[in-house]
Parts: sequence; structure tokens; C-alpha cells
Amino acid sequence: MFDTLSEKFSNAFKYVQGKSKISEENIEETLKEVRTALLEADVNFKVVKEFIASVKEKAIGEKVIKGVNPGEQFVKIMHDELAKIMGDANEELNLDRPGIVPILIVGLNGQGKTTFSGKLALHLKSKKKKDVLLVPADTFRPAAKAQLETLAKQIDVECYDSDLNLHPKDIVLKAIEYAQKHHKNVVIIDTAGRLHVDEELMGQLKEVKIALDSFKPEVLMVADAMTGQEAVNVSKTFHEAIGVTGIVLSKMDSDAKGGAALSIRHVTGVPIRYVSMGEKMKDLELFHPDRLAKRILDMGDVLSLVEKAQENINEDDAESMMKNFQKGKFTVDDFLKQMEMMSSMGSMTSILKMIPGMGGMLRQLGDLSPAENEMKKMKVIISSMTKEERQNYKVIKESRLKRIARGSGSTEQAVTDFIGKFKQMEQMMGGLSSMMKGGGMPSFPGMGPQKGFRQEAGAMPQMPGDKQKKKGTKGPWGKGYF
Ligand SMILES: Nc1nc2c(ncn2[C@@H]2O[C@H](COP(=O)(O)OP(=O)(O)OP(=O)(O)O)[C@@H](O)[C@H]2O)c(=O)[nH]1
Ligand SMILES: [Mg+2]
Repeated sequence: MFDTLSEKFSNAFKYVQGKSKISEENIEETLKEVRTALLEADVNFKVVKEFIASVKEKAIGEKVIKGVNPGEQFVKIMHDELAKIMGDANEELNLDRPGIVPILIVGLNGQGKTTFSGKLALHLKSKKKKDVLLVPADTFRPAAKAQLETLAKQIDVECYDSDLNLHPKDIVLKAIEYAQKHHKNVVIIDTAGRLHVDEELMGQLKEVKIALDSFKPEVLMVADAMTGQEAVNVSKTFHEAIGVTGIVLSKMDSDAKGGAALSIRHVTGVPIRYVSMGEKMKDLELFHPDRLAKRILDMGDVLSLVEKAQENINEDDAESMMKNFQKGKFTVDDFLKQMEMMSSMGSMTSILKMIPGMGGMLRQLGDLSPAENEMKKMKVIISSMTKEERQNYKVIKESRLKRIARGSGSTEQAVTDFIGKFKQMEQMMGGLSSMMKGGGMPSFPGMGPQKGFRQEAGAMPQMPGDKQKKKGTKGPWGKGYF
């Protein structure tokens, strides 16, 4: 996500770095490169023009703040303007009103509507405590109903048994009636897609919307971020035809350019509400323009990282690992849990990118997938080990080694290598633990006695935990950072 743009921006900034003051002359070259980078990222040309004009005006008008170097000041202006074109603050749907809220999911063929319907249902159920009904209303492609039913089962949300012989507007009205009877709060309606915007589709969607009018429906348009300006144009057409209340950018995990994310709000005037980041049901993020701007500028996104950790890390597991660690014990099971915690948070690259300054380093490191594959292989080997072996690998002698190799479909050498690596890790952990006991490393965060991960995350002064959020600061980059 935004990889190329980040790299080009960091190159562009070198012209202002080290200067004693920002002037029209010394930002000229930078702005030229920023402009090219944005156009190459497939950002709408009008958006680029306004963006550049605005950055230029702010940069030249900016007073030099004592102690802040102009390079940093320029990055701060870029950050604010990037966040502004994407829409200021996160604007999640407000569903806290009495009665049923219907959410109509619309968009072209294959953009990710059905997948997003499931993701949104899971999000609203688990985070917002809503009772959700999923409604298949795609009468165009009958298999779509089964697809939604499968997703619904996976996330344990009820799926309405639509009669696909009816017109979508009648399906929807019946579903609402059913939802009222069963005291649901939200009804998510998955509609049909078409290859291109056509009159039949728009006519059908308009009728559905009119049928729902008295319930004040939300209309979410799902647009594939990878299609760049096409996504922008289609969203505009949909908005003009049926009135869209929010945009969902799907497949952001595969979009390296970022053109749609940077243009769609500005061109359509419709806020981006969610970002779909993968094929799994939990791969959904709220759209936070300021956090994305930070990711684009390699400033990291520690807030999202902490949130991800809090959502995905099981506190009991973390506690039991900590206890083992304090006793100087490190088992294969602990190692497996650590790997699982990491992978539940996303790919290695996506996690590292959230750490400030890591973007540039990752570019030098290149592809991290060999390391991820290595982790996968280790997991398979561990899954062939018995409980006893995982608690104490020393019992693994020749016959056990053979069995593990056979069970995991790997060679005996691979199992021996794994045990060798694990021994090294065990030694490292043991060393770390005794250093701490001896007072060698008094303030290693997260390792204090009787403290779970969550408490530590909130208490670390340099990390933006819950406390800071309540105060309404913007995380570590709030006032005073630049
Ligand atoms: N990588 C990635 N793939 C996605 C994402 N969202 C959906 N997909 C994939 O895109 C394909 C199409 O997704 P669907 O949800 O069926 O799209 P749709 O808009 O409902 O398609 P139609 O109903 O045929 O119009 C599927 O293979 C999904 O797994 C995403 O955020 N990231
Ligand atoms: Mg579909």
C-alpha cells in the first residue's frame, strides 16, 4: 500500500532537508517531484493541482519555528494536506438511532461487495454489539446467495433466506419485515454487480433505495482500489444516480499506488468509511486519513499497531508466556504462540510498516516473504510434535525425529535444523531473563511483574495508549513532535 509513493516522496524531500529556511526556490524541485509522484500514483490531476498549490502556499507562508528544521516542517505540511484531501477525520457510519438501519452495498462486478458485507457484519456484531441480518439480494448471479450464506455461517451472523424469484425491492422489504419481527438493529443488503454501469442496474438499485427510503438507508459503494481512477469515476456515477452515503475501498492490500484513496473523497465529496484489506473476514479497517497520511510519509502508524495488538493478542496467553519467561523457561509452545500472535496481526511487512521510520528500512531489506515462509514451515513441524515434546524438546531422539519429519512432510534435517534454531532462541531468552533478574535491564517495557500486555501498552509513556486517546491527542505526532 502506497509503497512507490512513499519512496518517491522520501526522495523528493531531500531538496528541502538541511536548508535553513523554506523558500520558493528550494521547494520548487521538491514540489515538482511530489507532483510527478502523485500523477504516477494515478491520483486525479485536479486533486494533484490543488494539492500542490495548497502545499506551496502553506510552505512559503510558514514562519520558521525555532528549533524545527524546515525539512520536518515541510513534511508536517505534506502530512496535513494529505490528510485533508482524504477527508480530515475518520467518519464511521453512525448507526446509533432507534429502529432498523438498512445498509445497501452497491458497486460493479467483482469489486468485493459480498466479501465486504460479511466483514461489515462481523465488525458491527463484535465491535458495535449490533444484531445484524445479512440479506442476499443479488438476483443476477444466484450463486451469490450461497456465497453470502457461507460467510454468514463463518462469522455466526444470521442470513435471510431470500426468495430470488422476487424483485430485489420486494426481497428487501420482506427482509426488513423479518428483521423487525426478530428485533435486529442492522440489515446489510448485498446487491448484484454488473460489468459496467448500465441503466438496468441503476434502475433496479434506485427502486430498492426508494422502497427503503422511509428507513433512511445507508448506501455504501464498494470500489476496488486497484482500479485507480476508474474507481473514482464509477463512484461519481453511482453517487449521481442513486446517492451514496459512503465509499468502501476494497483490495487495498493489493493496491501499491494509492490513487483512488487519494482522489475519491475530493472528487466525489463522499467520505471513505472503510478499507478492505484482504480476503479474510477480519481484514477490515476504519478509514483514518491522518493515519494513512503518516503511513504514506513513512512516519509509521503506532496507534493502529497498538489497536491491532489489543484486538489480536490473547491476554491469557501473553500472561502465561510472561510467567514462563520470568522463570527463565521458554518452550516450543511459547514460541508457537508468539508466532501465532504475530501472524494474527497481519503480514510481517504490514506490521513493520506501522513502526515509524521502518518504511525506508523495509525498502532496503526487500521481500520479507522468505522469512514468512520459514515461519510457516516451523509451524508445520511444531504441529507434528506431541505436547510432551513441545514442553521439553530434549526428549526428541531419533525415532521421534523420524516421526515428526514424516508427520510434517519435511526432512529429518529440517527438524534437526529447527531444534537447533530453537536451542539458540532458548539460550537468548534465558540470557535475557537472568539479565533482568540481576537488574541488568531494569525498564524493559512489558516485562514488569504481574503486568499483562494491555496494561503495559496503555502505560508506556512514549506509546499512544488508551490514556492519550481519551485526552484527544493525535498520538505521538501530536503537538510538539515537529
Ligand atoms: N486481496 C483482496 N481480495 C478481496 C478483497 N475483497 C474481496 N476480495 C476478493 O475479490 C473477489 C470478488 O469478491 P466478491 O466479494 O465476490 O465481489 P462482489 O463485488 O460481491 O462480486 P459480484 O457479486 O460478482 O459482483 C473474491 O475472490 C474475493 O475474495 C480484499 O480486500 N482484498
Ligand atoms: Mg457479490
